[in-house]
Amino acid sequence: MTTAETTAPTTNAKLLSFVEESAAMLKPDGIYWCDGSTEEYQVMAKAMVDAGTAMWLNPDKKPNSLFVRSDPADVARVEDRTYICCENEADAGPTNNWKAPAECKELMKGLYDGCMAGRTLYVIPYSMGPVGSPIAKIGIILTDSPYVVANMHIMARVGTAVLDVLAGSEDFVRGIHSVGYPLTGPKQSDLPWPCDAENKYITHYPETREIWSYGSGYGGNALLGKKCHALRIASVQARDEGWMAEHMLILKLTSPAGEVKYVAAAFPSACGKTNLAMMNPTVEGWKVETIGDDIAWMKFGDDGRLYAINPEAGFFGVAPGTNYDSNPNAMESLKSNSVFTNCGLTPDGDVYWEEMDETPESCVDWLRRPWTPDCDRTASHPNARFTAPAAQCPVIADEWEDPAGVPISAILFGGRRASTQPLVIEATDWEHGTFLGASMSSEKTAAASGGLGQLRFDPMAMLPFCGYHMGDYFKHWIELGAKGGDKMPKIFYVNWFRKSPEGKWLWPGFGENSRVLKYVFERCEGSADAVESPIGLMPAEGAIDLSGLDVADADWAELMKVDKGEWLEVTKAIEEHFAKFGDKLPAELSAQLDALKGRLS
Ligand code: GTP
Ligand code: SPV
Ligand code: MN
Repeated sequence: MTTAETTAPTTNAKLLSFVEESAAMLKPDGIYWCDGSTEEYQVMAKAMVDAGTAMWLNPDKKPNSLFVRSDPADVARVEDRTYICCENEADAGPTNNWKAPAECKELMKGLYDGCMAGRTLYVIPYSMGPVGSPIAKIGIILTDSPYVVANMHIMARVGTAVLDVLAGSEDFVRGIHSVGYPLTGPKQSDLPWPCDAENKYITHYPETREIWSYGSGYGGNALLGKKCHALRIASVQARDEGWMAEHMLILKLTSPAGEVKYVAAAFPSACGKTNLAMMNPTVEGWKVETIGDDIAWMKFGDDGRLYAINPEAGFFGVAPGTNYDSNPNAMESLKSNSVFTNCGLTPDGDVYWEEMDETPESCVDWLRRPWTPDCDRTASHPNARFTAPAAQCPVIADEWEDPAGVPISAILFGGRRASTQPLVIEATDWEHGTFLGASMSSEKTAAASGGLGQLRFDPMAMLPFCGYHMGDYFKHWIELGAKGGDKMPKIFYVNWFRKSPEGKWLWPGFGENSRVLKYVFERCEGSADAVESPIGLMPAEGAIDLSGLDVADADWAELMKVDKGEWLEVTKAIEEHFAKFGDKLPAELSAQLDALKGRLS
């Protein structure tokens, strides 16, 4: 199938030559310029249904919603195939894969040559941030995947309105994406999920604001507006221009007295951002509303405070574990107009995933095999995802699209740590907070392929997403702190995932995390007490509201325990981690490490 060719709805010279030159290399059957309309969404859906990529779910269960299963070899981000291609290798730093831009482009051109044969090239103009707002950034994705077009419709603002704002400007990110499965030669007929699993490349050229992706159709590998643009490219722009592009949720917290504070939180992939961003607090009278669930762009306002916007328009959320108990607002958000990828399919044409409210007697699993609750495997892939419009979230904040952003009072860091890390600690100041973020570690999740459960350092949850040298990124944090002074947000470090020696969760998490949010709010306001510990400020006895919560005293003690011996081991690991950054490690951070060692001995 090819979608009817359309003529370019723009006279932008840079854009026209980008499309022309790329098409000469990609050799599609036709070029289609996306207008962003609902009719267009239906055309993409039909293309996917006709190709066997997708099917419509039962409209009585999930109206206007698509069910998609990927190739089993294309189910998550591929960090080992992700490259930052800046001119100097040193600028990519020790945490990124690097290739020289010219050399990498040669390699990519070899793969791209004729790779869209038999397919349509879709041109997607998109805006990260509300169209026309001064903080928004425009990008153009060229893709051969109707799945990418449909998902981009939900995740970003897409179409002709973006071209109107772009007009003749040269300021846009140029993205190319191909699934890498030309319909020529031996591959004459299409597959339900075409990809080139053995040859995936997700490559970034921060200096020329380009993204070239090949071989994968899944998530952050393919929806280039998200991680590739809004984090890897934007983090470089942010460094150059004095702002921050971060892997953070943004939430609005309202106290029973009606006072509002905004909190941002950086947790690694599949570590609880979506859940925290839209939780229903269990603490009486407190309210949480959502601004964003994955990415925050933060800039100084005229008043010297940091203001955050959510550049996205949808949620690309982890499906397994999502239910009316853990995250009712996500369940409400995905009731219609959504895309479900790698979930189970129930006999009545609805989706199923692990820990959903009701378990069906049978279903078809994400690998198209019959599944029953007693069979020894999961119905959904652990990184199965829903794509849902943010506007459908019942607790989306009124100001979620405010171009001015929202002033951030607190930043939370946190990861998945079965041991060592207490429920919550607080930094004594911005530099200490930067140290907490820089030395953050977490057990690997299914959001990226490989190494599940492995503990690794993931500074500020940006390890896979920082588009330049991580040492320079730390320096950027330190410099912004010096600029913002006492107007900078307070910094906390949380851990919802601590376990008992027997392996049971010590903290109920989800809505109960509101108890920690309340404490954070009260610390910002100055009405809750904290006490010093070697690793940071800890809540004073009674400062966290545990009323009505069934946590045994022994479990609470374990949850808050700071074991000096364990922490001395941690300092050795941090020392090794910091050593990777060589002379790019800001002196402030080595001083923080020395001070921590001093407090522990
Ligand atoms: P990305 O979209 O990959 O960036 O992930 P995320 O940070 O938004 O993670 P998400 O909120 O989707 O949570 C991922 C997994 O962690 C889900 O399976 C959740 O059920 C689980 N989870 C989230 N919050 C909690 C919590 O407070 N406690 C526990 N035990 N699990 C949680
Ligand atoms: C993540 O892995 O942090 C995600 C999912 O949010 S993806 O868009 O695939 O990167
Ligand atoms: Mn994420």
